[in-house]
Amino acid sequence: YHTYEEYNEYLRTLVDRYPNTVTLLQGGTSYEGRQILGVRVSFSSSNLNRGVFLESLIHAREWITGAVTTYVLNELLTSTDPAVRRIAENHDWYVFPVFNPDGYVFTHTSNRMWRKTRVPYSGSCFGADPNRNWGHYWNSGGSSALPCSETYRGPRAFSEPSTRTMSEFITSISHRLVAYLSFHSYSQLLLIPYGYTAAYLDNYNVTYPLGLRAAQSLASRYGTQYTVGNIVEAIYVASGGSMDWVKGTYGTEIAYTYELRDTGRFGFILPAEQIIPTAVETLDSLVTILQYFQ
Ligand code: 0X9
Ligand code: ZN
Repeated sequence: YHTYEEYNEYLRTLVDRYPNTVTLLQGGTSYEGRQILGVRVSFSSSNLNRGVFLESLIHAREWITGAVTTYVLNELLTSTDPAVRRIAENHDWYVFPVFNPDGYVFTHTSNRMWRKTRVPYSGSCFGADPNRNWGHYWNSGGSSALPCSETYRGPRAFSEPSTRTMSEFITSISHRLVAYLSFHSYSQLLLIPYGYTAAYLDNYNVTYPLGLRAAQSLASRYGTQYTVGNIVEAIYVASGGSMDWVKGTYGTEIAYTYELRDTGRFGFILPAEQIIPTAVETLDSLVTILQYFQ
């Protein structure tokens, strides 16, 4: 598993290696002043392909998520598999491996199980939950008012510099996005919005069967079983999530949240031997999801 600096270093090398295809983007800045870096991968000279956004490590301890999105990024650039080439070249990709850099650095230096941001709050507690802090039905269930809670929603929507600045960046490209994929761990779930209400979206009859097919492709690799469902039905009410905000504000056609491996044996501390298999099976599912646009 790589550090924050190594992720940034890797993104920079991609720009050197693929100057016509990869553009470095600073999507935002964290409370402690760290850059939230990402890349755009575009094989079209006009950058007018339909955009796909990959978000990971919004929860700091979910280390597998950044490894998976970075693996996918590398495959988009280097794979010779025709199905991967097709999704790579038919879309413009926005990949941001480390959404919560302060928290992620903290999991390396101080507390491997840190989840939240590192903004100081009252009661000597730190951090709001960056997946309860976004402004679509913020504070509408499944978040806490207490700064010491793991699901503290923050004093107001977008109180956290990382979520506020990333939301501004997403707004700037929102007219191009057709898919927003948010990566969490663990539980092996493929989740459909919203987190604040049990009501189905009007394209649920598209996204549920598509999600089932994606889970089938994922399982066909190594047998890893995923459950597909609406967030509230599959897990719990959780308002203020990033995907809810993107979907609710911009109507982005395809939006899923992954909960990657495993189902609890190792939980957040997924052994490194499982990184590549998790990434490979996840890419299989992405190929299936993006066939929707073919
Ligand atoms: O609770 C969460 O934020 C996610 N689960 S986790 O165990 N990784 O913390 C689920 C997020 C569901 N998505 C939205 N509520 N939008
Ligand atoms: Zn999470």
